[in-house]
Amino acid sequence: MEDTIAAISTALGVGAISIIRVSGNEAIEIVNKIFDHDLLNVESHTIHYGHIIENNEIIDEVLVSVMRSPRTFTYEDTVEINTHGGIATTNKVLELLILNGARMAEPGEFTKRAFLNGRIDLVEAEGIMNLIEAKSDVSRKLALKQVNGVVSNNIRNLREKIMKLIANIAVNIDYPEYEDILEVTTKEVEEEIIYIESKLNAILSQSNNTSLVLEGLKTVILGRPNVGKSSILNMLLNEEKAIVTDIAGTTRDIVEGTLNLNGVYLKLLDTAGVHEASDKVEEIGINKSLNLIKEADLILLVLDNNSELTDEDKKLLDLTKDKNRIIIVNKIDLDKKLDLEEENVIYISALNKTGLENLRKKIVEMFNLDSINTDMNMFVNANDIAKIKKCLNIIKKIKENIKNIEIDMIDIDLREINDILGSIIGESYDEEILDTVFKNFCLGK
Ligand SMILES: Nc1nc2c(ncn2[C@@H]2O[C@H](COP(=O)(O)OP(=O)(O)OP(=O)(O)O)[C@@H](O)[C@H]2O)c(=O)[nH]1
Ligand SMILES: [Mg+2]
Repeated sequence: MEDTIAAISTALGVGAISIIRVSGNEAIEIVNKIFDHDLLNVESHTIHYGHIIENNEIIDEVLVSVMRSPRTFTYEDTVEINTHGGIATTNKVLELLILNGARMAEPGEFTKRAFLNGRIDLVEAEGIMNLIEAKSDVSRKLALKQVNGVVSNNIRNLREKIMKLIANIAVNIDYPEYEDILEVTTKEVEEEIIYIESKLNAILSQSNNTSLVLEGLKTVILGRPNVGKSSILNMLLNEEKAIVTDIAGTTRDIVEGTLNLNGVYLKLLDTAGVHEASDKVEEIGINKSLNLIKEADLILLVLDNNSELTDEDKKLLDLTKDKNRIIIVNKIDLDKKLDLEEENVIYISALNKTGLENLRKKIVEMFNLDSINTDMNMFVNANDIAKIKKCLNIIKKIKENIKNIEIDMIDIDLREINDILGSIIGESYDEEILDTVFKNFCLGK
């Protein structure tokens, strides 16, 4: 990493100050070229008042922080320039830095350097991104935990156990003649394996919840026209967000709202009623509704209590049967004409605002939202969840065969588990994985 990188670390726009961050071997030298005071001989971790200068012209009055390696986020020499906010000034200073030898940083490159220089591990790096993107208080706390290495430490502890086991087995295989070496019995191995399995299962069960917490629960309100989808959205949001009329086909495009349920953020999507479209605009809207079925974490399928089940209803019931789904029978203030044999049904009247509590309870119950406990939670991304599942499969295989196979066969499996867990925290990694992790970062982080 020879080159020195620079980027604007604050959000671009009008604000009181912007921070431009510069990191690399030449960070101090480059900033020194455009600053009107000497920075080459200042002490580390000091702040300096002065001006950014181009051809004797003052560009801005700034504060410059100089932080020398290794006590910095990237472990490299780092300079931060606090300029006056505003796009023109900030861009001008960045431009001068680049003219003087810095390179524009890629998204996430500062964090990537922190990782490559050994300051943080991969889980912590992802935690930083999650922290930036946290939308609710629960997700903020969880991300902070990730940044602080709680998740990594748990995985590291498990790896230590596995490595001990591998070492013990190796000694047994290599020195069978030494009597004073404790023989590793199948029973001991089995006990350890069961322990590791239970820990991985615990990580897994908590991870499923928490990835929902982080990303929010994509909740699609679906149904044929006029059943009251938009009324339900408005009721949940306690706001007249979507237009409600008695005309079928009122909602033509997706209407979005967010709801905070037990600290978990629900992204609600009200959709166009699904039926045989009568014009092109409607058709596009309906296709959007149907496409959302695939992406949804939760579907609220709305039926009308005051009408018999139609073919359209049946089609939607079928399309959503394998999804996380709650069926809402709306308009219970009107006569019951609907005959339904389904589970997970909630009865409400959006008009009278009754049944709302039951709906909330049902969602909380369905996703275990009340058991989300930031004190004990782990979380890993979908890719990591898949890796943990893979480890659990290997463990299952070991448990099935342990009585019938030689102990050195287990050794191979244990090494595989160890490698997989290592890849989660980035102790063994490849460039491709790194790129996918860091490309989601914003610029300047
Ligand atoms: N009686 C009664 N009427 C309701 C209830 N909920 C909604 N309505 C009425 O049903 C009609 C349609 O409501 P909307 O919320 O616009 O229905 P929608 O499903 O969004 O309809 P589209 O956008 O056309 O797909 C309106 O006249 C509402 O006032 C209810 O619980 N009881
Ligand atoms: Mg509507």
